[in-house]
Amino acid sequence: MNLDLFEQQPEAQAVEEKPIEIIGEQSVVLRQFASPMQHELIAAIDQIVAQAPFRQMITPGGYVMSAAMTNCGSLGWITDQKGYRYQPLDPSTGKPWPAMPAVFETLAIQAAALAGFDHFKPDACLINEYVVGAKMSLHQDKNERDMSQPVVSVSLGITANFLFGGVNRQDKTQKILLQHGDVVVWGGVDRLRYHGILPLKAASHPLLGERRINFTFRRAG
Ligand code: MD3
Ligand code: FE
Repeated sequence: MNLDLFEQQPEAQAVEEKPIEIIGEQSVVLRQFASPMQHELIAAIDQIVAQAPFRQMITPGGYVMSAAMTNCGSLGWITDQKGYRYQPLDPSTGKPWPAMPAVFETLAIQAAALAGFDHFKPDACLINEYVVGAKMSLHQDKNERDMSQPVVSVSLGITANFLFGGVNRQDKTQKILLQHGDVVVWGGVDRLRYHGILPLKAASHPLLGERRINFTFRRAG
């Protein structure tokens, strides 16, 4: 057997290890983890939005959310005057949400596994679109059935300041810059921590213009 086999492949791709940033006991940032598939992700989003357009939803308190939203997967998150919930049909079209593209699911499962969450099988993907000035106030995500399942988030487009707080609203927050291609995984003891997005500053991204798109994978049902 030729033991030099592995040294004789100059064209072989070097395995590049990216550092994992720890932001909580069970939360990590995987910088640029989504960059290799950025074009496939954007094409998939375009297809989803053609079937289930972005829309600004209304909170139970009667406010129009500044981020526009849509979903893919078997369940989608919605809010209206009646409350927050997941449902299988898009209220704007009366049809099921578009299927979750394979490139989405694979990315979410791989990111979750890297963060220590094996067997993650998302059934919901909420897609948020922010224009300059749009924000998301500090909140908890607690409409999902099984809080032992993580949330995986992917950021594309212009940069945002993410606020990461504690399990009580008044706990101090840390500010984390999320850039195009960054993936974050939250789970375990961090799953119910308050979080939000500061108003987006004016900027332009070569692929998405003056917008940020964030999509989050969840096990909702
Ligand atoms: C931490 N979205 O859709 S992603 C949301 O950038 C949401 O659009 C923000 O908050 C955005 O609910 C932030 C980061 C995020 C998402 C879910 C979490 C952080 C989380 C759930 C638990 C803890
Ligand atoms: Fe959230």
